[in-house]
Amino acid sequence: MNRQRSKQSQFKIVLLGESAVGKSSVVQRFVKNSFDEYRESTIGAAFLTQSIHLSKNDILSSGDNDNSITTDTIDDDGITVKFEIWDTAGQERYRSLASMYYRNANAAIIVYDITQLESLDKAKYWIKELQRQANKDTIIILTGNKLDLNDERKISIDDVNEFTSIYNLLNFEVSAKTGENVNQLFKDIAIKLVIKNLKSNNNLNTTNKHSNTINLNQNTNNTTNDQNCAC
Ligand SMILES: Nc1nc2c(ncn2[C@@H]2O[C@H](COP(=O)(O)OP(=O)(O)OP(=O)(O)O)[C@@H](O)[C@H]2O)c(=O)[nH]1
Ligand SMILES: [Mg+2]
Repeated sequence: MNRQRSKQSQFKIVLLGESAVGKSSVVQRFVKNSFDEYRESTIGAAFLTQSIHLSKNDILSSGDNDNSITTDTIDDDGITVKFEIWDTAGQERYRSLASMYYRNANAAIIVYDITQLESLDKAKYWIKELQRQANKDTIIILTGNKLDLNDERKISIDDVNEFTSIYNLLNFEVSAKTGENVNQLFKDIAIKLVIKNLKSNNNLNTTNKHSNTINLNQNTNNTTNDQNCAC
């Protein structure tokens, strides 16, 4: 039996950021491939799911694979990743609810609007809060939205790079309106999470071999624990 050759993984993602930066629009583009010029502000939070398929090559050729993931580790058909997405409300009055959604998240997409300087300050606030309060394994991705408004840009990529390199974060720019980079953002997150999962399963198996014990708690599918679900 090869424990690593799981065909499906499930991960929880949360989106955080100031109101009107386009969190719901990014999710809508990813889940429904559509965009609304006039969207209602989110109340509380919205929950959506979407699956994407990763080929074997997507995983093996990723820069995140340090050769510890080999061709035998992954099923020939690749891996289907199901995302459970919590799109939080950016309005100030909902701020205290956020921890319910980022708790136990596998990845957090912190969104700012490249045309709104203050939205980067709010993004930095969320990053600091996550680093203090969230699970240490949560991957944080700082994402500038509204790339279609490049001519009105107030935040340069250099400003952001300086910040992301200090905190060692991933960094993306997307447009929910045109769809530019949106699928790539979620695909990169999926690859990172799958590789992280496969590596940690590898480590568990190696440890088990050495200790001659069986870890009954090992979770090869990384399914989220319903008891910990914020829903
Ligand atoms: N030009 C442009 N407008 C966008 C883009 N993404 C979102 N918008 C617009 O920005 C406004 C706010 O978008 P939302 O997706 O509702 O923002 P939000 O971050 O979810 O806001 P809250 O729910 O209040 O936290 C809407 O009018 C969108 O049409 C984009 O990529 N480009
Ligand atoms: Mg919203």
